[in-house]
Order: sequence, then C-alpha cells, then structure tokens
Amino acid sequence: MENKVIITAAVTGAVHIPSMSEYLPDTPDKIIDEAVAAHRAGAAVVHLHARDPKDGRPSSDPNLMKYITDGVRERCDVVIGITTGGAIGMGIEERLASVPVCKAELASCNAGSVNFCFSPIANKIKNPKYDWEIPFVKNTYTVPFANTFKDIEDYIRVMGENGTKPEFEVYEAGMISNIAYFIKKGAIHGPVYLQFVLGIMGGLPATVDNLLFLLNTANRVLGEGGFVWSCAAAGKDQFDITTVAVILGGNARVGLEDNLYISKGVLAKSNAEPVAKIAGIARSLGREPATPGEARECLGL
Ligand code: KMH
Ligand code: ZN
Repeated sequence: MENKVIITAAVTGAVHIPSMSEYLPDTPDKIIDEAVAAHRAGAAVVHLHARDPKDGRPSSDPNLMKYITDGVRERCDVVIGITTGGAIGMGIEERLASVPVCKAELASCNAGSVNFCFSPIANKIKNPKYDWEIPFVKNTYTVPFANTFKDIEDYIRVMGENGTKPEFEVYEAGMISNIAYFIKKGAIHGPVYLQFVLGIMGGLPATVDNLLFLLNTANRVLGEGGFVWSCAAAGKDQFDITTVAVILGGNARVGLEDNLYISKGVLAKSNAEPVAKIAGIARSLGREPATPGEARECLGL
C-alpha cells in the first residue's frame, strides 16, 4: 500500500455558492453525477454534502443525503464519506441526522471549534443568483464553527452506532490533542483517520510549514502508526499543498468544495478535473491512486 495514494473528492461542500461557478454541483442529481465521475478519474473516496435542488442552498435534510448516497452507491463502489460539518449556522442535531439514515462508511468529524469565515466572498459577487447567498457567506464573519467536546463525543458515539468511521477534520494543532483525549477515554480506537484542512480563514494557513507542524504533532501525540492522514487545502494553494502531502507519503483531498479553480484564473469544469490533476501528479511521483478496495483496507473500513 505504500505506493498508493487515497484521493478524496470533496464534491460540493457548503462554502462556495452557485454564483461563484456554474460548475459547482448544486442539485442532488449533479452531486451524484460529479461523485461518480470523480471516482472514474481516480478518487477512491467522495466527501459529500447535500444541497437543496430548488436553489443550491446547503441542506441538512437526511432524505436528500440518502438520495445522493444511494444514487452514488448504485453506480459505483467508491467509499462514501458524508459531512457532519454541514454548513455554518446548522445545529448539531441536524448535522448528525444523516448518519443513521445513510450509514456511510465514513463521515467527517470536526475535531474542535474554529472560526470558519468566508464572508469576503460577498465582495466578489456583484449579481448573486439567489437571495440566500450573500447573507449566508456574511454570516460566517460573526458565527463560529462550534464543535465542543460534548459535540465530538456525540459524533463519535452516533457514528460508532451506525458503522461509520470518523474522518477527523483538523484545522489547528490542538485538535490533535482533542482526538487523543477520546482515544484515551476509549471512545475511539486507532488508527484514526485525520484530514488536515489548511487554508480556512480562522484556521492554520495553507503552508508547507503548517502541514509539517501538524504531521509532526500527530506523530508525537498519537504515535507513528496511530493514524492515517490526508490533507486538504482551501483555495489557490490546493495543488501545491496536496502535492507536498503526496511527497510526504500522505493522502490527498481535492475538489470543488475546497477550490473552484484548476489553475490560476481557470475554473475547474468538474470535480473529475482536479482529481485527474492530482492523480497525474501522484503518478509522476511514483504513487498510484488507490482503488476503493485499497482505501477500505488502508482506513480499516
Ligand atoms: N462546511 C464547513 C462549515 C465538514 O464537511 O465536516 C465544514 C465542512 C467540514 O465542510
Ligand atoms: Zn465538507
């Protein structure tokens, strides 16, 4: 497995708004199509959020998430990871609601509280397509992304009850200690799966130094062999930082949730494009994209 890299496609998220790119999948059917195509391009895992088919708004409706996960499952065997981050402003219960309904193999588990701001998007959108978009992004200037110890405990418990493995989203080094706390308590057992998420306004910026800092901290706190890791980077640094992650022997997440562009000033026309790009980079570095089966083995699913 050493020469394999697990590529995750984060297909749509709950940060970018439809007015930013016509290619952002903003309906359940488009999300399904994009997830399947991203898998065909090399993704072993898809990280999924739901959006309302009426107006592309991020949605926590478990029926929509079920429709999406069933739709993807019918068409391919990619590993499905659903969000429990939801969108800024959603409550814990609604963020968890899809876990028992979808029983996905993976779900994100945000490993601590952080400011998660993307209000500057408002200044760039002159003619919003939908009324909800500008208030939605502006709201992130005042509302934090809360993930208390009690919340994390609940996520871990509900995921455990439903056969879902937590993928811990790590935005700051202290969050690795939060995870260690739950290991020590016996709530979870290693090796845990970490997704280092760099470049969020409010979290660690997307730099090589910060990636190394998180990796070294995880080695020290969780022990080498105590975790499997992947890295995502928001915005323009996506490919630089995920390439470094591949060089360091880690796994990589790309996709339109994190970055709408395939290169400077050029919008990605699909999630398959960034997946194919990082798959090509990985191959040029001597690492092959993992199959879903290999990802399951590596993540202990
Ligand atoms: N939408 C963000 C607030 C996750 O999926 O768990 C959080 C997020 C992480 O997207
Ligand atoms: Zn997400």
